[in-house]
Amino acid sequence: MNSIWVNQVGYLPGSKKRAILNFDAGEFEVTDEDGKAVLSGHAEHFGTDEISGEDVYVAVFDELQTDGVYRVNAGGSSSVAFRISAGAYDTLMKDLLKCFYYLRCGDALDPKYAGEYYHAPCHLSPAKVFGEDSPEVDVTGGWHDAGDFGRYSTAGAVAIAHLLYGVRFFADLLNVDYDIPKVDMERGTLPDILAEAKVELDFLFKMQREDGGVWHKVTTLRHADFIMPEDDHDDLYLFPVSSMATADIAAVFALAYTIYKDYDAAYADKLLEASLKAYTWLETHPEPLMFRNPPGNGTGEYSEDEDISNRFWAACSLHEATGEDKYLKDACARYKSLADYDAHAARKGYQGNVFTCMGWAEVAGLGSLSLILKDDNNALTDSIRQSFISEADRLCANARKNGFNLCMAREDFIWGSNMELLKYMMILAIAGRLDKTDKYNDVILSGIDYLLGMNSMDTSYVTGHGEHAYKNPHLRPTAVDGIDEPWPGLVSGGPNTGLQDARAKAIDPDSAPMKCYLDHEDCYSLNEITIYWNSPFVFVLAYVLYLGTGRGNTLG
Ligand code: G3I
Ligand code: 9MR
Ligand code: ZN
Repeated sequence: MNSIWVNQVGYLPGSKKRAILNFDAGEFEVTDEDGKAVLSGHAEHFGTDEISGEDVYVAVFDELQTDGVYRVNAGGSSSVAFRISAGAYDTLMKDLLKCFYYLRCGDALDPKYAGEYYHAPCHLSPAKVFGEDSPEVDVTGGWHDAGDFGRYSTAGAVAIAHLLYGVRFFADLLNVDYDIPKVDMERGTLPDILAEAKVELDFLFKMQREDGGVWHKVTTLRHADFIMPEDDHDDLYLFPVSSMATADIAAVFALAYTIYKDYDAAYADKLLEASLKAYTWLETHPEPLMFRNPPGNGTGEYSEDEDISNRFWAACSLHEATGEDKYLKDACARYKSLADYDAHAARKGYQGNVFTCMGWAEVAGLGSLSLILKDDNNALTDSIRQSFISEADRLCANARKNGFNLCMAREDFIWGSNMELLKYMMILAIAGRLDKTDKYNDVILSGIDYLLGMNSMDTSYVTGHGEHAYKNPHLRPTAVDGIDEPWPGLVSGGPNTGLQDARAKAIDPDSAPMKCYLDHEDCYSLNEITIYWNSPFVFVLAYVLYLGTGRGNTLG
């Protein structure tokens, strides 16, 4: 089929604008809402690339900068309609953020803000400590992780981190109002993004044991059926403390301290105290305490290969928060161990440089963000800065290998590939800031184009954004709430060559990576949503809107 793929939401006036064609049309035309041609050009042949498997042609229409709604037309085919406007992504930002509100667990939703997506209070019963005969614990609150109702400490910490580092790097995020309940603190009302992050922080306080260790997760024994959260009455269990969870909490609380101290001294102190308590636990437990699901437990595992990156993040974050040399010394030691581990690791769970990884497992890159914010003049920070620049250059080289200008390679199309991309876009954003250059912006924006429809699935991977936005996320409430459309702003996991669920196995395993996708609610390995797939998009979009070239702002 002849297709023309565009960013279905739209383009910023000053940005590079591409449409990708999978046929040789020669000339193309951009028409406005009245069907009037406003620009024409020649679509250049790129060739066939490994990730899309298509022989593609690239139509560039950069000169078109006038606000409006347009289509790209060629050879008798037309793209969907899209906008060109400085405000093209404003609603997207609000919707990405509001998802965290809809995912709240406990009794924190209000029909006034949740509207038809309101769900009744859920998961309010106290949790048993798995394998122990100890008193039950109140761990209500926080966000559901994803399509399931689990709440996982490491995943939660990383999602908050993307949001809060976003705030640290791009303070304009504090001005995004998106209709959630206001929270008053000692020195005034919290900006919405901080009010939302506080929901998860408050939950994570409860995940910390008296001795400072942090339970890895709280879930039922098995995933619930497709039911509303309030109908899930299975017993909740707290699963064993892990050193990853404890380190991530030490790190994210120290980060949160640096932000919330401007709003409420007592709350900030509480954050720092909990962070230090977790850090002390780590010091008294120098051996990794890894996590594996115990027999009989089938909810998310979030297992990791090592805990060094987590301990590195904790040390960097506490160094940035307190300025104490002790933590810098620890960070240096962890840096060395992780570099060492990395050089010898048999299984490498990520592509590229480990000190730029900002996922739910490999978190050293988050530690790096703390060092970059601290901006010290030392060998460690210099080396970290260099890692971001060289990683950004590797990513740009990737982008040149396909017609979509996409910084991904075949190996990146794993479960949650859209997050692999978003993490890469975060790296490019940081590299751009460090080098005070806008040379990475085009690849960042192409990532946004890809996520919003410029891909060979002709699909926007954000609900409610784009004419062909996916509609059937693997998300329990959406599957059973009787409402036609899911709420807007949910980022899909995206194509995954692993095809790791029963329904996905119907896809031809030889399909090109970009095509290993199906918009079906059964497909948890292709089409689930998670808090940490939305959070990096907030970070990246903040870069684009507040520091990128889109609004004429300067890089700083
Ligand atoms: O690290 C390997 C890499 O070495 C290998 O080349 C590549 C190709 O197979 O796979 C990489 O591992 C992947 C791993 O994620 C690391 O990203 C696995 O294949 C993949 O199966 C694994 O997927 C994770 C999935 O849980 C299954 O464990 C997802 O990242 C993770 O987001 C997802 O998390 C679930 C929670 O458990 C429960 N809640 C929903 C959530 C989202 O689906
Ligand atoms: O809904 C679950 C999803 O959140 C997880 O990512 C996925 C993998 O752990 O598991 C899903 O639950 C399925 C379960 O593992 C097996 N039975 C069917 C469940 C729903 O499709
Ligand atoms: Zn709940």
